[in-house]
Amino acid sequence: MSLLTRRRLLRRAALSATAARAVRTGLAGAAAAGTVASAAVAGCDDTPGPAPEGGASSGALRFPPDFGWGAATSAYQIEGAAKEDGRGESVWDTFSRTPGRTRNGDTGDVAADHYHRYAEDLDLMRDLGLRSYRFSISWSRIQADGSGRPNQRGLDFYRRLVDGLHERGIAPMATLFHWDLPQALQDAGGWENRDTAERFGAYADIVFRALGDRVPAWLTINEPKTVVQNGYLSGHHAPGRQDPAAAYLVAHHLQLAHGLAVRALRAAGVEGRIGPALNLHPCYPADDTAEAAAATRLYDGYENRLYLDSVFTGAYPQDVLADLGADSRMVRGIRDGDLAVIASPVDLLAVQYYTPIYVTGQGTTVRKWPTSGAEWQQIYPEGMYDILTRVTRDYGPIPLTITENGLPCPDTLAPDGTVDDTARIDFLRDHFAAAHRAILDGVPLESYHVWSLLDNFEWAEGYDQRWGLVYVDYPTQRRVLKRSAHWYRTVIRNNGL
Ligand code: GCO
Repeated sequence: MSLLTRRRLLRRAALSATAARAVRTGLAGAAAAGTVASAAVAGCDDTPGPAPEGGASSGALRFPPDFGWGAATSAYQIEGAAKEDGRGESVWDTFSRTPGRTRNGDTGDVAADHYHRYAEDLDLMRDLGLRSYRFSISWSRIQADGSGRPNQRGLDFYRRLVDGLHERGIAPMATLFHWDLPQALQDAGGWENRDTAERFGAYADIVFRALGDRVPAWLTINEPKTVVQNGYLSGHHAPGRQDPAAAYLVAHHLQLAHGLAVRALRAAGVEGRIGPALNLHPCYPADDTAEAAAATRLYDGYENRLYLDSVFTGAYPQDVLADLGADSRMVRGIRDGDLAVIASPVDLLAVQYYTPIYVTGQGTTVRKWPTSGAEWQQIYPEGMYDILTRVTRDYGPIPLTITENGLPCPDTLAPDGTVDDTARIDFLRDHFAAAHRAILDGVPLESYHVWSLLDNFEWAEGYDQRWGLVYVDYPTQRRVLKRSAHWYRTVIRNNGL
């Protein structure tokens, strides 16, 4: 268990008071031990890049025909309308309303008010030329308490949304769970309780039967690893626990829930494709010692193989299981047949790439690259290439979609009504180019969803970090296309850079 207690890379850790507490209690050892090789924050500087329109139209990098240029959001981060139309409470309502949990005490009560402004947002997507839109469905809008009869008004909202996407020629990609577990299920044990996975399968069945005729692509659980690491190790995400033993039992139940949803789709006879949405981190040794190589291997197990091997090979990685120990709650919680459920054949894999990880021989992490406005994010486009090619090499030619990639910038609305986020353009250009190179090298990448369509509620960071292509002026809820949005429209129109 030694590495288990010191190896954590805790995303967003250094920026959150709760995480700072975790660092003090030793749970965030990796984050605490991280050293900054370069102090520059290059991702969000104001250095002007090439003119965006010109930069996008050189025609140098063409993507495959019908490439799914898109953008992504999630329910709690944009919808607001927290108490409307029969929506129940989720763990994020509880967490964000608890003093001290989020920056400035921000909550998703109003967020980007997308629940009321979805038609305007759909028009924005059409204006950008998006071909695909990835969003998530709020479980507690569909089942206020996480079980029982569905709430028709909740289903109707998503029906209007997907119909509106089709009317505008945009393919919907729906995530079933993006962290907003109904509070009633949390009260019954949350993801520590195996029954939550069964509840998730039942919820998925409701959604498939209601929307399955209109949604061609489904994602099951968004970033199970983040629930594990941020929700149950550092505690700076809902439900705010710091319990390593519980964390990996949660990892197992989240994956079981994934598999049950895949089976529910097939059982419902719905045509759509389905797969997991995993945030993958390419892990590199921080130096060329044998110790760093070994530590990196195990780190990779916790960051990547724990969630990939299970789905694609039907087995958890042995080194991770050994590190957890046979008496761990996770290992004891695995029942006969679970891995077969988790490994139910999927149609696609959604990859979310933000940052690489560099691991020392002691199992701590160091930074090698400049960070963005999010302290945990090192800007390294090559990592995108590495993770995409690695997944294809190790798990076969499964169709891939990038469902998140982006960065936060200190965007401001200028008096002339523009938002000049040149750094976002530079970032996306470099990452698009890395993805393009992966495609040339045989990676079956079908689509790319920038995180995010809109500025939104960035979890523990509240509204402090702006990740959108579209600026949201929260007091008025006015939307303003940032310079990057105009640039992205040209990329889409040209199908490349
Ligand atoms: C995640 C989530 C998003 C975040 C984004 C930026 O990957 O953490 O899916 O909800 O907002 O990643 O941190």
